[in-house]
Amino acid sequence: MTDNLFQPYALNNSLHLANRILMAPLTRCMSDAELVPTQEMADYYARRAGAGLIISEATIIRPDGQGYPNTPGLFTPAQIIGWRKVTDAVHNKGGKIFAQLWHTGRVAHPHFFNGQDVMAPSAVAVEGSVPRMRELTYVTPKAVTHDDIQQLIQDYSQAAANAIDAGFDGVEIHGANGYLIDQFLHHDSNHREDEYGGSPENMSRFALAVVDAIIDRIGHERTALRLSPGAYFNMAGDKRDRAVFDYILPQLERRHLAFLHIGIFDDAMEFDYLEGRVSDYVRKHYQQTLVGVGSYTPDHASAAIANERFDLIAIGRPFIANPDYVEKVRQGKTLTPYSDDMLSTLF
Ligand code: FNR
Ligand code: 8K6
Repeated sequence: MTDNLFQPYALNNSLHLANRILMAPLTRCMSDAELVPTQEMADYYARRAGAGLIISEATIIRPDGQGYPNTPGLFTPAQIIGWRKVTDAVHNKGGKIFAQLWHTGRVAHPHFFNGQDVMAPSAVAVEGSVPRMRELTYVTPKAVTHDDIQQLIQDYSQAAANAIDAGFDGVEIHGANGYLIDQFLHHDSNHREDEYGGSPENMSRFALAVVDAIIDRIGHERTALRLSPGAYFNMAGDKRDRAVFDYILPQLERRHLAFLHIGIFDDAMEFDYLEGRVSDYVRKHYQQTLVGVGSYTPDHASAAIANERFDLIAIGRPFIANPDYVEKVRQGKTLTPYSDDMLSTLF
């Protein structure tokens, strides 16, 4: 029984979702050379408009946020026009769509932006190289100055305003998966000794400043955030990180976001310093709308929602394999299994 997945859900007074299934943000590396979304991308998203809400693939807020080839942007007029095609196509099919706003921080590669500096909280490199471009090894970033931080906050809020111009229903700030905002929230990547590092309050300051700047620009009803309290990607965990998330979650509750979304690939993973699963940890500290994710089947998602472990489910890889995921689940049809080969085309 998965009936509860098909209940409507009000995120707030202005945003009503037709069901509780979100399409998770999924990087596809298919925008054109100017990082403009294409007609194929508009068609791809429109085929998935049955989701209660689509969250777009991560979209860079400025050139030095780029860490992978052909990831779309939201900082040029052409990119805004390209996204407008996508949002119109989704809306014409009765769907809703948020833009995921991204800066990869130390996971950026200067190959994509003329060799300029890579920006991060501290000059601590991430190990490894760019997926599918293994010749590009990650470099030691520049620790951002206070001026850099002010500019980044401004660029996030401008990208949020651009998202609204492009017709998005709101934005999800990408604060997860080891990228820039997450880099401030973990000790592995944040070694600062100024007001952006050292204590939970200081380590949360950049994330909250971005959230507040975007809320000022587009309103709390249209602002959401993704966080990864459990470090699992581009990041090493540290038991001191727990205090940072203990601090930021109640701070976020005061902001009345559209929702908070967990960033994880498999929600069965347990973290010692969180005393279990990330979703259970967040639920204890955050009472408002929570989006679960991470290797869920429809049955498991339905049970988790029934048990109030979270309110909405985001589905990633199965949505790549099944554009009609929502209809198939509703009708009890068999789902096509996901495989990595599917990433080479926008089916
Ligand atoms: C992802 N994920 C991801 N997360 C994110 O916040 N922004 C992104 O752009 C991407 N891109 C992305 C690409 C691909 C190919 C995969 C497989 C995953 C993570 C994704 O949103 C989700 O959290 C995970 O895929 C776990 O959910 P599923 O796939 O188990 O339902
Ligand atoms: C050209 C490559 C595009 C990369 C997109 C970035 C999104 C990340 C998806 C890669 C999957 C990595 C899985 C890591 C999970 C760790 C679980 C312990």
